[in-house]
Amino acid sequence: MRLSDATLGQVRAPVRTPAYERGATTVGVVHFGPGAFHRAHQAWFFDRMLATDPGLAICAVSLRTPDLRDALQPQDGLYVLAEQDSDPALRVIGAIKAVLVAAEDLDRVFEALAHARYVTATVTEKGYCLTTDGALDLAHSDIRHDLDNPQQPVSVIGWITEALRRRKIAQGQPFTTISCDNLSDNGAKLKRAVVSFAEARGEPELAAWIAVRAAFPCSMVDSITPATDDALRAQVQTALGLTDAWPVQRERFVQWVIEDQLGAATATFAGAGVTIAAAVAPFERAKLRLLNGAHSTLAYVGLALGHDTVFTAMADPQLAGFIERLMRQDVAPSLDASDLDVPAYVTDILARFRNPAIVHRLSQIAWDGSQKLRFRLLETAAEALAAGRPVDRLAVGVAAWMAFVRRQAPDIVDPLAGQLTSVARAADGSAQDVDRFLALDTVFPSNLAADSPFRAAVVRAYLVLGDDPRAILNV
Ligand code: CS2
Repeated sequence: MRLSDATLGQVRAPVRTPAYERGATTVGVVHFGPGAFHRAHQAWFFDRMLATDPGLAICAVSLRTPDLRDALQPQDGLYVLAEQDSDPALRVIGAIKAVLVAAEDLDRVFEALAHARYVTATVTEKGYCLTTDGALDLAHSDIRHDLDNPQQPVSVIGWITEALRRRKIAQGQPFTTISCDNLSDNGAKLKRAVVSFAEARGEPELAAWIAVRAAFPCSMVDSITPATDDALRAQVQTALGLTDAWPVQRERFVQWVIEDQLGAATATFAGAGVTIAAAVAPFERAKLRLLNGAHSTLAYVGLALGHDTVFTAMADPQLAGFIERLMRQDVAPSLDASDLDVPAYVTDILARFRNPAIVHRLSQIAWDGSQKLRFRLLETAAEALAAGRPVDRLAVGVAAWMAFVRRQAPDIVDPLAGQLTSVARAADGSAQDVDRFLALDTVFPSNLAADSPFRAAVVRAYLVLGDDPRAILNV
């Protein structure tokens, strides 16, 4: 039997069920990109908010693939979230009222956007279609498509712009858009992209209205969310006695910091555990550079050393020692210590990486490296160079990504897979490989690629990795 509204009553303690009347809730949030992270993170927060504000249920919109809709529609949007810890806790999340596929359901998505109070997005770094300067990439194929077909968008930028255009005409009130992706200054970048897109559409008045009226608060999101696997499906089936086609899991720790631009619902968000902050940048920088920077380095170096998960990689004392030095000696100096107790934050992150209840595959973190490096390691390296600090350890993750691409090609999960495969095909393990990678101007900002101390550090690390990967841990 399948989990659904009809069977929800059969779910027994200790599995928790929604603490509100689901039938009385209405959609107030449209979410783009309802992958596992959204369902384990923001949907859990909205589930808590629904107890005080029944108008904050979610209409989840997959931009392309029907998989999630097909899994959750027979379940009335219900699914299980497992918090994996020494004492796992399972709960049924009821916040998602509808799952739509944008490409198939244009009218229903626009209808939901016509009434939404909030639009949230987890479309990953690549979904923002930005250049390395953080501006909208007008040459991106999705953006070009949306400029030619503004009523049938495929990008989140095209969707938000057209929805705001319709709101301006119909009611003169925008919704608030919250980016929940791991990009520095995510809200500001999204707003700039949407305004640029409106301008490129030849709608200067709309662009000005969005610039002045629409809020795009920055947000920092954090919770380690391993992909769904068979072990999770079995755990859920045993606990519920019901089948859930697509449960999700995460660690117990969960954090959402949003810039103070939420309007009337601020107290509702805060009541559900969201941190409302005047400035999100300090939280965002610390998290992206320390947690995600360490994650990516751990993934590329760990895979080169034959490790499989974050837990096993952290059980390698030499690798764990390297990661800790990277965090404390190379990343921490780029953060403002007045905003945060950085040493304590590092200690907490390292403990989270060592959680034995979390099976987080390094290969999952390694995906989309071309999009992630900038926010996780390259911005930190550029600042370190400007401040005269060494970049040797920061360069290790970058070089290990290059070595990873070379080993993996052509099986690379990355929006630049084609280009990366060409670079990998020409690679011979020499310093020239590094130059070919650094020439990818959608990955490396030109000033960093041309910086000779940075290039030298990446070359050194790349050559050591090709020779004896373990020796890199002495850096
Ligand atoms: C990870 C993140 O997959 C990845 O690239 O670094 O998803 C990480 O687990 C989250 O950002 C933690 O909040």
